[in-house]
Amino acid sequence: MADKGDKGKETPKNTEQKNQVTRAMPEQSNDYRVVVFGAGGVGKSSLVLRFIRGTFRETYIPTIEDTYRQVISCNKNICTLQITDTTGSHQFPAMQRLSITKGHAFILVYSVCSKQSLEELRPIWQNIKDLKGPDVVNIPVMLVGNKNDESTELREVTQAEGQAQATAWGISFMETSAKTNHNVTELFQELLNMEKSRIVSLQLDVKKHKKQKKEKKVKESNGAIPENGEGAAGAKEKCQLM
Ligand SMILES: Nc1nc2c(ncn2[C@@H]2O[C@H](COP(=O)(O)OP(=O)(O)OP(=O)(O)O)[C@@H](O)[C@H]2O)c(=O)[nH]1
Ligand SMILES: [Mg+2]
Repeated sequence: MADKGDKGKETPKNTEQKNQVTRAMPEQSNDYRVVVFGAGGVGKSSLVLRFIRGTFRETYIPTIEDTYRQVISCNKNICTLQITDTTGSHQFPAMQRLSITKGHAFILVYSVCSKQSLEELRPIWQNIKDLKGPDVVNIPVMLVGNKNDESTELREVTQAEGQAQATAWGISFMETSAKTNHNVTELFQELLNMEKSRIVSLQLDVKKHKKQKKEKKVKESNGAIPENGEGAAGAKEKCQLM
């Protein structure tokens, strides 16, 4: 579900005092906001569309900025995974700062066929570190080498080089292909698994989810507390795609 009208609601007030590190930390809310950054044409939109809709298109349509929402269930609560697909070309610095400030997790995408696209992530990673301050170590960030389906002749960045860059930055790493659907769900799942302040994870176990739904129905028909009541599972919440 693309929600292109959402951007107007954001106000840049929080970025004005960017020297105060605490200001850059987003509030805890029912939304879990993931921001996808990377140079033009590396496959940001393709990864998001593959994940949200299961589709892939060969034609290249540059993005201005799109926000997608996916309803996920967090055991006893429904929450929203909000994915911001940013532009790869000439993003306004204020827009980038706002996305970073509001983001709970980040995906930094380059194309394995372009060393330049990996280099272009450097200033973005620096901005994330500057705005998040020391708390950046607790924020899920994944470096992603996309287009790993491409032939070895076209490759400019080896898997080892990508991994080495991620290690140097202290973040996680994965190679993906939006085209062949390699590691796409795993990317989002891993990212949520890395969240430390609230324990969220994507579970794509449809059978289990159906079983939970069935059990809920039985409980409710027995007069038990509905699912949005206080849970017995304790602090750990597992989230799952609905
Ligand atoms: N071979 C291959 N091509 C891909 C892959 N992902 C994307 N592409 C192609 O790369 C081109 C750019 O993809 P987009 O997803 O639009 O790139 P983007 O990063 O969103 O670009 P901007 O919106 O301009 O920043 C398109 O022609 C896609 O078909 C992939 O995994 N493998
Ligand atoms: Mg795009």
